[in-house]
Amino acid sequence: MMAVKYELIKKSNECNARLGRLHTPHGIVETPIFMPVGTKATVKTMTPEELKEIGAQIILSNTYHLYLRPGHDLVEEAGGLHKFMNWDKPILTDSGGFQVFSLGDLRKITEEGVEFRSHLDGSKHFISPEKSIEIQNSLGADIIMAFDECPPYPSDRDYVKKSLERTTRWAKRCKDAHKNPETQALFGIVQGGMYKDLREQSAKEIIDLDFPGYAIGGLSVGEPKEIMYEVLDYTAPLLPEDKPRYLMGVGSPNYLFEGVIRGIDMFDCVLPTRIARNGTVLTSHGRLVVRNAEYARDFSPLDPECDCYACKNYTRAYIRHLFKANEILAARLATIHNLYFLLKLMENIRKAIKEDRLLEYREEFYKKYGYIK
Ligand code: PRF
Ligand code: ZN
Repeated sequence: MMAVKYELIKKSNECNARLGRLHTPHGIVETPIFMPVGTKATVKTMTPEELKEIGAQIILSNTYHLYLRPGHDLVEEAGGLHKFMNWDKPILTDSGGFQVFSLGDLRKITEEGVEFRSHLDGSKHFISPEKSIEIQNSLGADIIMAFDECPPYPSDRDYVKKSLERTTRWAKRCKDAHKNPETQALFGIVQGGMYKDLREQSAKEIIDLDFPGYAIGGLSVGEPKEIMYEVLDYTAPLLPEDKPRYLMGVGSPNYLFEGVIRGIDMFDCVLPTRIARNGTVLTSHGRLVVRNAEYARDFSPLDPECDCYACKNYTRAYIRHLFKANEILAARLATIHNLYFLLKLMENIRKAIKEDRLLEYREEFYKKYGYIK
């Protein structure tokens, strides 16, 4: 038995969008889906009850952070990540590769793995594909990710080719090290930078290893959006139709639309929660910096068209005041709103796929939001 099964419900008649269901040990996830990020076993400012209330179906957490603090052995002793953080719905953990590569000078990559210094106390550590899987097996998420290398943008062809080939060898080692395939699904990650033939090579090699799901990594790393769309245009169709497809680290509204239209089922991003804490909210008319002076006497909700708890009960003026006064409730209300906004957007997208009007819905959304295509 496999831990996770993807049920394809409908293919769009107007684009490559798919409607599906992901069956996991902790319940069913309707796809396409956005996964809120809870890096350190908490979606910042939100209780699990509040997350459920706004419609979160699955959340993401990070191997790297939990390994350093509080330690995966401690989480295992607590009964696993679900029990430790009191979240009984599906969880996906990222492998730590991407987070370690973000450390810059603090790390060294070899065939064996990655040596790095902790961003917390400077202590030395080593994560190999086997170690990443050992940590993720202890954490116990429903979906775990292969340990990959995400090359920076731009990178030359030669480097990207060597890197993706190592990512394939690491993916094989991850598969061999994985102890609980019946309760945790290990997803493979396609790399290959912005090079068509290298994406094709990576997709072939990773698919040959036969994973229950596939991610596209190495995108949204600073490349222009047209390039990301082009890479998705030729990479998504390479992935098997009967498995879920996850676009890693992507979550702005236009990227969600463009990913879904190209056949992506899963997304995650720190954007909504991070900008919320800085006083920026997503609205149907675009981003709004509620911190700004222009909202000091604005007694309307963050987004008059939104039905979230923050919009139903508080004004821009009040939330701006909370931000200016450094009150914790500010970050909470803005986070509730931003996550609700993206989760509602995904719900609307699923409905539009069902009714074959996704392209029309995109046009309408972009026009109002102020996106120029
Ligand atoms: N690999 C992993 N995690 C990721 C990425 C990746 O390439 C990205 C790239 N956008 C975000 N998170 N393992
Ligand atoms: Zn709202």
